[in-house]
Amino acid sequence: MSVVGFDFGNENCLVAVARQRGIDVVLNDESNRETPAIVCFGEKQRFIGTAGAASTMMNPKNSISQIKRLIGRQFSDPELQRDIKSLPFSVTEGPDGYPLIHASYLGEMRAFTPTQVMGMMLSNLKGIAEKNMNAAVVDCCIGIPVYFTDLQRRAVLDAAKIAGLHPLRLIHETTATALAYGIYKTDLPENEQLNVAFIDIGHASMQVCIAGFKKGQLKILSHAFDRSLGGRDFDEALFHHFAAKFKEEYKIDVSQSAKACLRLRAACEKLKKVLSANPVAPLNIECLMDEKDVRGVIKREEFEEISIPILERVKRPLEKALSDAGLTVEEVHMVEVVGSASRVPAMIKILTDFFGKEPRRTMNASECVSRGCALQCAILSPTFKVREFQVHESFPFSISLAWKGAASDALNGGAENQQSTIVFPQGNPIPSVKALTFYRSGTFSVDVQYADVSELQAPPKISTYTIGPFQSSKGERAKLKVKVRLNLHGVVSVESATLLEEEEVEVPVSKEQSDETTKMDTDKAFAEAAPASGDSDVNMQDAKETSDAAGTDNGVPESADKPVQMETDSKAEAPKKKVKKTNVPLSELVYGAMQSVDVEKAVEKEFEMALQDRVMEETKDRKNAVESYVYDMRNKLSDKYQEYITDSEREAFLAKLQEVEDWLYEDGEDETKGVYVAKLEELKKVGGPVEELYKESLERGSVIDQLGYCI
Ligand code: ATP
Ligand code: K
Ligand code: MG
Repeated sequence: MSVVGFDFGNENCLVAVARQRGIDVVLNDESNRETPAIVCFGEKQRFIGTAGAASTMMNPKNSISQIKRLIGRQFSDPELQRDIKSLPFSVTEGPDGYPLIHASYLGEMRAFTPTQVMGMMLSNLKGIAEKNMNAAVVDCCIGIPVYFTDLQRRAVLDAAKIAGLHPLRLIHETTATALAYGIYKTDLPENEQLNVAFIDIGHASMQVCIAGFKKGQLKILSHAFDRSLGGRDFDEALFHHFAAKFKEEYKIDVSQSAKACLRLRAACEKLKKVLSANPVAPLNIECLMDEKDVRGVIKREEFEEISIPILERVKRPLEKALSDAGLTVEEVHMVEVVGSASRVPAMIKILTDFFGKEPRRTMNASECVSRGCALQCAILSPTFKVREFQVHESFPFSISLAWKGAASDALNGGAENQQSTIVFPQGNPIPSVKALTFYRSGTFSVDVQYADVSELQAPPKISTYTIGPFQSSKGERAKLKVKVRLNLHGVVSVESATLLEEEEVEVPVSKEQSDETTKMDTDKAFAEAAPASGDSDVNMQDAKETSDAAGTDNGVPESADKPVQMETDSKAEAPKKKVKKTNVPLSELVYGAMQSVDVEKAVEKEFEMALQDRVMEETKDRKNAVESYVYDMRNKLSDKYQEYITDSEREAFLAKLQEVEDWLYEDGEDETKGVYVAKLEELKKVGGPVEELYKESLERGSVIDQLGYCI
């Protein structure tokens, strides 16, 4: 079983693995800890991660980045519309209203969903982990922004599935950071609570969480965020600044050239980083456009001035986090900043002013999310022993259930008799299960929706569940218990519906019965404690569930077609009533989510593409092998192999090598793996015997040496 954590960033991804001695962030093929979140589609294969980033400048239209911004969002989402304006690749609206990404792959235009592209990235990250651990990786934890909607969370789960991963948990990035911070802290107080604010400023967004720590546990007190405030906004401000400048000074309009835009943006990002450590920074780009070289320079103060609109927005999430946590700034004992965009000095200034204390950088700003994810995975994994540490997570949104009133109410309320109740209020612990009791005479449906979409920019409706058919034996309105689950990933679903039929049973009054009566009363109390607003057909209670902590649940409702169960309501020997429980069928419709058949198809497609990549990599490998054989043999023939081959044979072999080299650059440039393998064999047939002779002589030589030494 693998214990792996993935930080899937807008810009950079990190992979951390748990080993007996601790958590390690692992290196990718290029020996980097950070892997760019880029998939570049090519004529023959895909280039993912670092290789993808290297291809971006050459092939911008087919280099897909910022996948995290696109996933699980409607095409009409204004934020998505703004985002795609600065992307060099084509994004259009798909028939379902969600974005489609277009790229030329294997010589033809292909469309991919953001979920598919994320699957490609995750599959690459999985490969990095596998190479490092030398074992298959399936179980993992993946970090997600706290502001991810239900649909976005489901999309990440689908992407993971496409990549062949099984996330034990999607964990909020800031919570992962808090976990990575707290679990190693040996001085946590037993009784009082240590309150720490974590601020993550990433490439595209800012997240804040305030966590309360005690010995052996952390409790998330609040989450806040700005979904569109991150490092790239500074790049953008610099970009506009210099684009305007160059228009004036050099009479070039970079907006007219995708390549020039890309190059100027990249240069601005570099410039921003230089400004984090220096008071002034230059910007020089050769041949940016119209064969013109451009030069510029900017001071940090000037940079901060053009960044005011960005910096002004930093305070709002801080204020919200504080007020939702119910704390004053004095009660926040420490402030920790992470995320690479937190290196901008003006950011730190604002944080310092706000909290009245200097933020710290206890953790590695780029690695902490992946480390926290690996830790969470280790905690959830049965194969790993981790120091006892509990994570009490808090859900960032309010989720309500909505339904139409029962038929009899409809007489009064008519068709608009729409009712709703909040099932999981903002701040609800994750995971959690609630049970609602409905009184209904026939099939009905309930909607799961956001109680407040003002901060979300998502359609309010998440899903609709149709519950039924069922038959009440008494012919009147039946009592149904509907269970709603907020699972470990923060995904909400209606999990089951049960028809409850009470059957009176005559029983003698006995001592054991007093307990039982209490229980019935509780039940009754619920039935009577219906909300006053006319929806007396529904009650809600926390479901006492042991499976809550199981952790591996992915929130898929269990199949509802179990046989009818007979169950008594209690373990008491003489029950007064029996309750017959029958599972009621349930059908689920999640708006915008991938159908499971489509996920299966995507898994197959990914498999094909990965195979193609592998074949191409192997082909390149075999081609390189031919090339290096040519060079190596040529050198050796005029050096150590010289005496083991006749002059005429050497001349012929050298000519043959030259011929193969020419072939590699001409007809043989683009051959299949088998052709290169055969070509190498052909050369080895000539070179092999020479090599043998040489080796034999070496062995003879070494025997003589040894003898000489003995004497
Ligand atoms: P997100 O958290 O939004 O998903 P991410 O995790 O990929 O994105 P990070 O890797 O934390 O983001 O941060 C990347 C951002 O940090 C980029 O915008 C990058 O330009 C910026 N950045 C990196 N180093 C510096 C620096 N020295 N000074 C200023 N900004 C920097
Ligand atoms: K990251
Ligand atoms: Mg990040």
